[in-house]
Amino acid sequence: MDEIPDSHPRAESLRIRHKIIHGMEHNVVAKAGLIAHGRGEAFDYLLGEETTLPAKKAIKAAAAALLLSKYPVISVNGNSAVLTPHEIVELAEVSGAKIEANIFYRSPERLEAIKKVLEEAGAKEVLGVGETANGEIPEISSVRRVVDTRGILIADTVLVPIEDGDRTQALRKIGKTVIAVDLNPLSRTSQLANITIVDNHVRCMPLLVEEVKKLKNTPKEELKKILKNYDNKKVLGEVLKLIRDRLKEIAEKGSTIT
Ligand code: PTJ
Repeated sequence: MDEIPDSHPRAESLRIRHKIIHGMEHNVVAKAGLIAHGRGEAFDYLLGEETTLPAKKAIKAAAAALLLSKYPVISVNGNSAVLTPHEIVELAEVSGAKIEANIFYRSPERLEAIKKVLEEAGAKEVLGVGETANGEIPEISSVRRVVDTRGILIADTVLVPIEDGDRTQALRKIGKTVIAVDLNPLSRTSQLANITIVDNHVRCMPLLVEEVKKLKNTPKEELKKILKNYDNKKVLGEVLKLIRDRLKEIAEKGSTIT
């Protein structure tokens, strides 16, 4: 693939896009992952392509929830694996979470390819691949119901980045705390998760790692207070208001392009 010149006004966005394309060419990302990425890009435009204040509140709550969990699991799909493999590994290390590959377009080859990407980034254990991936969550209608008996099946908290929507409700139904990363504040996942980080996965993962490090030695009571004061509906409302105000300002002032 051609090198993207630094001078290109959208160089960073194109580099991220190329990671997704490269991932698809190597059977890590599903074909539909390209479409999902495009949908994410569109919402990122509306957000101004930056981590907003409501997203920062959600990141803090997510960090507290991970640290309070007895058995947190980071669920990894094709897109999240190619976008932030190192951050996934680091988040698992600092939060004590397990990493599990769990995909919508399921095939043994894709699961192996995702595992390889994560292992190359330093993961010592990737659940969801091979023999122990024989658990089932019947409440999930898609093949994502097949989970690892040492992972999502027994998790109390599941981080679900770039999610396809049918799973969050099912996971919540069986009592799991769901943390979503989704640029679309209107998606089923965003609306149904306990904590929704409306931010680009690429931007939010390093921030989440830092927040977990920062809160790691905070007393449990303090962490519980952070969660008690967090209101996901309110935070999603703040995101929508932010988009509304931003669009209003642009509409009144004209183009944002400098
Ligand atoms: O790897 P698989 O087989 O599990 O398939 C994964 C995809 C992504 C194809 C599957 O989960 C899917 O079809 O997802 P959806 O229904 O398109 O939903 C993905 C959501 O993630 C959408 O709401 C997008 O706006 C959002 N999204 C896309 N890219 C990003 C993102 N959110 C945060 N960061 C991103 N980089």
